Amino acid sequence: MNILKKVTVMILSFVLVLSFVNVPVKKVAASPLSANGQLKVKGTKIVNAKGKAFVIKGVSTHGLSWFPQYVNKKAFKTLKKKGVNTIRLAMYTAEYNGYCTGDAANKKKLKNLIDTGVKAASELGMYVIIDWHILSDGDPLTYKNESKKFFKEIAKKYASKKNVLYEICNEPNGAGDWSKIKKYAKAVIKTIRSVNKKAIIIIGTPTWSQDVDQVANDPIKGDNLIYALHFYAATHGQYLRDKYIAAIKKGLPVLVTEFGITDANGSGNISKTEGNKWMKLLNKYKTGRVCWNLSNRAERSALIKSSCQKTSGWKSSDYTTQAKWLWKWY
Ligand code: IDC
Repeated sequence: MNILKKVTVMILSFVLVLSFVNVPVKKVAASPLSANGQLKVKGTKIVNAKGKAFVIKGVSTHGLSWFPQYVNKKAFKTLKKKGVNTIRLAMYTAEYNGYCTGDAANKKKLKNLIDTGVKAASELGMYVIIDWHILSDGDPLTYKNESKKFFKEIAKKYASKKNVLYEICNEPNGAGDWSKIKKYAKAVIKTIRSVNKKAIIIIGTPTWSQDVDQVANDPIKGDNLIYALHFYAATHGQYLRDKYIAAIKKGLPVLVTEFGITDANGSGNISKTEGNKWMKLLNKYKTGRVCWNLSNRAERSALIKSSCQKTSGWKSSDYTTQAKWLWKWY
């Protein structure tokens, strides 16, 4: 090697060493979103951008009109520290200043709350589910046109976001049998897909989102569609787990967008034993789950004690029995 080459190599090595020394090592902790990116549906479960199973560990708000104060970044951050990676924004359509029963000002208020929630979740790198919370309006077709209008606007607004999922009918019941739900779902899916090609769409199932086994015989064609299963462990035991297993065995993608360890009415008894059985089973199939509900309502499914007025930064003594059980699993 001639001298010129030697000197060049030395200088280059020196520069290389310097650049390593000088690069400030910034430690940015990975968020659920930065680590997983755009979620997809593959087989019976949700996977991340690299195709690896991603298990949603979520918390659902109570109705946005009932408890708007919990839709704030500090609250979501407090939950994130507990292992929560997803927030579900439950927007009732009929009950209590529902989106379809309230006036135009109420609609605006609810959409602003959704925006606050989506922004907060995005800044924290969390996923967020926008839930069209039908309940007393058992048949999703009741407000089909309002739903299409809402989702067209919302799915377009958030089309560039990788962390937003759309749940198009919380719990069909009464007249909401699968043929009607399917008709509704196809129409709303088409609307969402006209403005948003990738986002995961969650579809409610008959009998308060329990009959996933029935749906498994006749699912809707299309990508990134997943079906809701809801359980309240003190009421729904092995018979519902059997329906879930049957659906999974038939290849249906399932996501638990609502659950609790209380009775189905959201209060009454608590069953940790049944809750534990459910969690073990969901883990086996890598099925995501979202717990009901983020509020301090005097009911046992609330995660915050009714005596606690804080809307974020909760301490262990601020949490209810269900919440304390939940954090162990998350
Ligand atoms: C319950 C709330 C309760 C409220 C009621 C309104 O916990 O405070 O008064 O709704 O009807 C569901 C529903 C969810 C219910 C929950 C508990 O999706 O809206 O919330 N539940 O009853 N399905 C099964 C249970």
